[in-house]
Amino acid sequence: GNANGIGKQTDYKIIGIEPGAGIMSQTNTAIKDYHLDDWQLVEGSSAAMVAELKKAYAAKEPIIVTGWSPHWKFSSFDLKYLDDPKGVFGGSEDINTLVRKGLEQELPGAYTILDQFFWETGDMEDVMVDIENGMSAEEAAEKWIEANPDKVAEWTKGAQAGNGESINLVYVAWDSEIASTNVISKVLEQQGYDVTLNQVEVGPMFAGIANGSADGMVSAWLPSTHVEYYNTYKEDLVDLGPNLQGTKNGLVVPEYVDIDSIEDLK
Ligand code: PBE
Repeated sequence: GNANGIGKQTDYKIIGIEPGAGIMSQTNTAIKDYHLDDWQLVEGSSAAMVAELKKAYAAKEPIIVTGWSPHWKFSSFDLKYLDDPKGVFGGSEDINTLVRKGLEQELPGAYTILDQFFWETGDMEDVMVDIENGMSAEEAAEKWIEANPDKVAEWTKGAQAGNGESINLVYVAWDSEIASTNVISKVLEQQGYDVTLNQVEVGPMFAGIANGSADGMVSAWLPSTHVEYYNTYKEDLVDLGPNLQGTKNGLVVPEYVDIDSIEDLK
């Protein structure tokens, strides 16, 4: 039947991303819970996953990837999430801002801006689409800021301006987080802070905030995706709550792939 078809056609491979990503452990759980014994989750990177998706899509070949929203790929390609009746990928989630202990006392203005940072899926996608279309992340962030002065004014409201103080933000090279981190970084710069961005792996991102070597991050997908990292470090960081609501994770295929549910992979 179908199942045999899609498995054979894709060599029983699900194209994954960086090994530490929450969506990778969710996919491994899905392989167990749905008894997808023949299937293999391929580790790689977000960029490599997108390259595979582009290639398969251009050739109209079947492919299964680990996918998430917000992401520009849904505006560039006709894609669908496979149904997840067991709920392995969690439901709709938030992305939270986390900062190190002591930041509020040491850099109250920057803390206030990070605390007030909040936007919508469509905002993040605007930035992601510009980057995908060839703009640098910095340019795309500046463009979004110029086009959205009211939102930026809400984030900076009541925040003491900086005077060249250094602040460093950590992030992982997921397209969604490249967008958000660059936007908040530019806002902090425009408010007088000297911002450094450090691209790291997901474990070190959380550990950096907890041990104080990093000041802040805007990339914690909760309550499911990063639950293990969050539980490990939550006593040693300050959780400023959501900066975006309504994310989604799952297994994603092009519309032309003739299956609808993770159960169809069996
Ligand atoms: N993601 C994007 C990340 C969080 C942000 C879904 C790829 C993850 O799986 O950890």
